[in-house]
Amino acid sequence: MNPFKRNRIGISIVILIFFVVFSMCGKETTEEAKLTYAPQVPPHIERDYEAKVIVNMETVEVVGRLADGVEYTFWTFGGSVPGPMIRVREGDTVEFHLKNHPTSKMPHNIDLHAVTGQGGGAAASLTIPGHASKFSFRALNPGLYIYHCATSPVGMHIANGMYGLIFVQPKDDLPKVDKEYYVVQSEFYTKGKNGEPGLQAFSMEKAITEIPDYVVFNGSVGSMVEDRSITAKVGEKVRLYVGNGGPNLVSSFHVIGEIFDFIYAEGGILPNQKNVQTTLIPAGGSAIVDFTVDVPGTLILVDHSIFRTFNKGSLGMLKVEGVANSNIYSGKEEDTVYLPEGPAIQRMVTEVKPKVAAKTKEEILANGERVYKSVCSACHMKEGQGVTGVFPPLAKSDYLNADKQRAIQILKKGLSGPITVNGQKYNNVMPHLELTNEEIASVLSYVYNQWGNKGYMVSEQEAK
Ligand code: HEC
Ligand SMILES: [Cu+2]
Repeated sequence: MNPFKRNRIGISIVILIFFVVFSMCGKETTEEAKLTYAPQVPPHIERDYEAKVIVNMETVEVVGRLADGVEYTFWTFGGSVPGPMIRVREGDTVEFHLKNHPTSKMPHNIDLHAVTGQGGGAAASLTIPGHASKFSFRALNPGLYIYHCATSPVGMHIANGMYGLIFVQPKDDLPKVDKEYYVVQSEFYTKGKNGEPGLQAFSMEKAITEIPDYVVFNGSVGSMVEDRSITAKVGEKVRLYVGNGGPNLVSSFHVIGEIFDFIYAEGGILPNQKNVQTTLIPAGGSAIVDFTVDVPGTLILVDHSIFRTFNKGSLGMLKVEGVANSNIYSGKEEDTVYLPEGPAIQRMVTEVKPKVAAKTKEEILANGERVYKSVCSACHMKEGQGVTGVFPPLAKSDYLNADKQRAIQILKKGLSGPITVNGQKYNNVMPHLELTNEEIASVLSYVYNQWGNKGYMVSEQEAK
């Protein structure tokens, strides 16, 4: 073999290796961020090196559901409230593309609290309808950050729904968990009162005085309840990424029936407290909470400023399935009657004024449903099924269906003493509820027209 030729091959190989190594050093990997809609969290980033991450986000103004029967013109990132969740890794370079849909009436931009730089990107991303902007930033600080629109009037853009979360995953990763969810609290200020039906306009006056009609998780009343609940199995570790879009209120975030094993307060990455019941989340801030679910049941996510929860909407559910463990939680073991004021029927003052003077059968039943849900369901349960031995059922109740006049009298005066309903004995007290004749007529009509009952209507006249 020609030694000179051999040498040439050797040199070529060295040059080739040098070239390959050199080109690898200079070139960073580029990927597109996978954005997710609440309550989903983008997948964990597995790579252990920095990359260039492209985020494509669109602002669009859409009419959507704020509560049952209530609509609102939301200004959004990605067509939803909150906007999509973004996940990048500490040290990544984020190339942000913001497109403003041509149908928008407003210019929009984005201020990401994860940005080190002027306005969090606001001016660099200001985009008029039908245009697109691009800017880049280096994700220097790991943590969980709010992003929001910061176009003037800033408060109004936020109040209309323009916020979401970006998680900058730390190089020293957080401990692994089994389930991750994305939850953002925020308030809405509408011209009409809470529950007033139809398309509701934004109320600047209420926003300035900070008295919202709705306080919600993930953009609407009931976004995370019943079949839309988030879920976990007994034994799983759950992590919630919680943000507060505001625009005004501070959240006292609490999960009824659980204790946070760890919290990363204010969205930092230090697990800085153990065994926390309620964590404070400032407007324009966040928190990460970790807990293991040990027993089955429905955990309730709330803002523990509790009237917001039961009267304005900040209520979500986490359904936990699995085998019960009576060593941890027994469930109800006994129910006995406790009557500190003696057996005399107690008075319970209620105030549920029907919205409109009921006329048609439909309106009467709708009013009845409202009365039922706010007064009766606490004892007789949501589907009228009652609680065996304590609160008799109204669904298919032989006692109720046998005598309309007697049922009216029960609602007018209350009821105590032994009765038998569907073969089961009850000896308890139903308080006098102080309902108006109209409420008695509508709620009884509703009950008679539900759950396989006889379908009677009760008139206000009969309830006199
Ligand atoms: C605080 C709990 C409570 C509330 C609220 C309540 N009830 Fe009752 N109700 C009872 C109890 C307890 C009895 C059984 C009393 C007894 O044992 O004598 C009863 C009995 C009845 C009965 C007769 C038994 C049957 O099952 O048919 C009717 C009808 C009834 N309630 C309707 C209503 C309606 C309608 C409302 C709402 C407007 C209402 N109740 C609200 C506790 C309640
Ligand atoms: Cu905006």
